[in-house]
Amino acid sequence: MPTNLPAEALSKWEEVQKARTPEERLRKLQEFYALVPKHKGTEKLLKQVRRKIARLREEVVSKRERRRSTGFFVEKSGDVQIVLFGFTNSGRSTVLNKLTGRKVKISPSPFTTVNKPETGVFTWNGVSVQVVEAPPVIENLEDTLTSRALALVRNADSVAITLDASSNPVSQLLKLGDILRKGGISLKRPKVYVSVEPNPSRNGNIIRIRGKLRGCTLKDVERALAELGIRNKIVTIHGEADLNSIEEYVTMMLKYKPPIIIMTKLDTLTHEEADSILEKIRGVVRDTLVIDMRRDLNSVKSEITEYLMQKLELIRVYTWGRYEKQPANRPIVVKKGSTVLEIAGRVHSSLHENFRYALVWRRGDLGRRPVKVGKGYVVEDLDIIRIVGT
Ligand SMILES: Nc1nc2c(ncn2[C@@H]2O[C@H](COP(=O)(O)OP(=O)(O)OP(=O)(O)O)[C@@H](O)[C@H]2O)c(=O)[nH]1
Ligand SMILES: [Mg+2]
Repeated sequence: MPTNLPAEALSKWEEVQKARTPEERLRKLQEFYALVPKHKGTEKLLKQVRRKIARLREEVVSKRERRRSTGFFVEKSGDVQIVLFGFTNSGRSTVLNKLTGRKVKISPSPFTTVNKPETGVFTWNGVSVQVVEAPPVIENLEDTLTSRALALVRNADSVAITLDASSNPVSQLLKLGDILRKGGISLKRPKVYVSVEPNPSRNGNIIRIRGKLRGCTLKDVERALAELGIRNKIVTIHGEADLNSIEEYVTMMLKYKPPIIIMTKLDTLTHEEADSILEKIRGVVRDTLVIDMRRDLNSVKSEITEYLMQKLELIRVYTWGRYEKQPANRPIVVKKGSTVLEIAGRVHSSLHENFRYALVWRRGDLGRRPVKVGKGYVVEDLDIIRIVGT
């Protein structure tokens, strides 16, 4: 039982005790965690709370998984999934159709896409991007459509905020940012963040350090993740991270999703108005891709794909089977830092098990002799790889 805590935290603790559903308990517990001062004296308590959060979340997630069959969940297909998130009539269906060639219903009357999320896929330079149209957002967090839209974003790699340029897009952007934040989605990259994805080889956790570990070893991280119930995942740790900040990011609700801003209906404005609006929006979201839907589609697709590859730290590698005349046409898209052994696992589990060595043509240069490498070799964008098994 917590003692010596600020009044706010104590009263939140009472709310935790009173919570009736696991979802509510989880949310209250996360709020409680945020209210506890972080110092030596509270370290033990915080650690216990994190474990509790992890257990509760497992319970909530398995319940959600059972609910998936009811439709408001889009299984990821393709290399990257983005969700079109915006108010009704902002042009989400129009963008989906343009990008993916789908023929989803478009209408000037509001609330057209509400019954189920519409989806489509486009491919650019071998990378396939799945586009999901979320139901429209309503400025009330308790609203079902909004919470469904938020759930879709939480499950995606990136959020594509769709703004109608003809009706105060800056205010739309601020409101949507606020709704996303309250829904547990951060558009700004935190100092430390951790991405957790399924490990297709299912051989335990693979941990990658993209920044630096402070005051802890890889072994400590492995142990902590196991205690938090993380299994068979690829865990990538970004930033200068100590054990607390890693555990905190994994347990807390706020998750980072790199945003894209999509501007529709700029064609209904004069060129001067459109330019001034684009400039204002860029001023609000620095370092974020702003898409002008008046531009030609290939530039739009290329900009989106390149941006996602960079923000999500993805690279493309081409495999070349021993008995094939040439390398595969389509790349395998993996996180930066992946090893040839992980690539082997993606191709086939037997290649993973029987791995002997790999030949790598760096950056796709077939003019040079390939290098012979072992399983821990880290691949780079555009590498061509032949895996040799026993
Ligand atoms: N001029 C112009 N009209 C657009 C643009 N994008 C969308 N529209 C129009 O805006 C209206 C709404 O477009 P939709 O694509 O249906 O919008 P939505 O966000 O999917 O709307 P709901 O699913 O109903 O919430 C339609 O009449 C579209 O033709 C655009 O870039 N320029
Ligand atoms: Mg629609």
